[in-house]
Amino acid sequence: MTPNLLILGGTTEATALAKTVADAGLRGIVSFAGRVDRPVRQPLPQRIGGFGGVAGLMSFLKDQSITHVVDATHPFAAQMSRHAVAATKALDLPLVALTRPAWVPQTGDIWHSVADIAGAVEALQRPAARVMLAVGRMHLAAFAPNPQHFYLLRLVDPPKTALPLPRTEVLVSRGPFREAEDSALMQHHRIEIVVSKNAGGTGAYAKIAAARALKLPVIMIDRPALPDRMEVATPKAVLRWLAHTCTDLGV
Ligand code: 3Y8
Ligand code: NAP
Repeated sequence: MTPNLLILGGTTEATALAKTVADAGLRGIVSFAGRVDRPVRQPLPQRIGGFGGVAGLMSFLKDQSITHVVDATHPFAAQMSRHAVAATKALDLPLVALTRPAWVPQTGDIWHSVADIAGAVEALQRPAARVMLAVGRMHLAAFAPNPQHFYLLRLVDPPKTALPLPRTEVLVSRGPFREAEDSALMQHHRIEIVVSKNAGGTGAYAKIAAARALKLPVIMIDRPALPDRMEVATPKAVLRWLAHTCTDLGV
């Protein structure tokens, strides 16, 4: 049985893994939730849209004769990660997560760590300020209780509905981002506070490094708890895991 991977994608690391898998001549499919209009092109076949919960994912794994699952989703995509653990356990399929370590504060960082989005909203209960809210689109409504601030919003696609915040400037831009550009952006908009998820990796770090250089405070949102599963940090480690599990499977 030759390996046939399902890569749960949507991150820089998932795209790098898809290239490694394609270059190795292995079979695989990259999956996106369909959150944005045009996900970045992948060097493997791709599918877009939810599976329909754990049951839907199990049907997909069986119908497509998937032999291995790699969860390379963003650390905040906790529900997808939980479903991947449940479905692969039920079908006794090998699963590995391709993850990136959380960012840790460097000298000069002014971080106010909060547990979740609600914690970030609470931290913004203060007099009007100029806030760079770079947490995407899906949780903007949570920030409605603090309309007093000016918000610089960075979105992957132009908003399709009215924004839940009265004082905003929208920047339509997809990462990965660069420190110099984020620094210029923050100075141009006279940003006083940055709100960020602790995404880890390099694609979203530009604003953190820029905030440090500009001596701006960052409200840093900690990652949600993720289920126990095997984790590796690089695409090469995924290939080593694949080789190891294939010998286990006697193929
Ligand atoms: C659809 C698929 C690649 C992957 C690129 C990474 C880096 C650039 C930085 C800021 C932070 C944010 C957001 C962000 C980054 C990478 C990576 C990363 C943060 C794409 C992509 C999909 C998504 C979904 C999107 C969310 C949003 C989050 C924007 C592709 C471009 C804020 C997370 O409009 C929406 O509905 C957007 C939704 C989930 C979080 C949110 O709550 O809004 N990502 N981002 C995936 C799918 O459909 O399955 O086109 O590549 C992927 C990337 N976004 O291969 O180059 O690896 O993290 N994505 C955060 O970290 O806070 C932007 O602006 O500084
Ligand atoms: P989530 O809350 O963990 O998942 C919600 C539902 O979306 C899942 O139950 C599943 O629907 C569907 N889904 C999520 N990821 C999917 C994938 N890769 N392929 C197919 N269906 C998927 O996920 P999320 O936080 O909305 O993230 C969605 C996607 O954006 C993921 O691919 C993630 O890697 C990417 N992303 C997210 C963030 C972020 O900040 N959350 C940042 C960068 C990239 P069903 O139950 O119907 O199967």
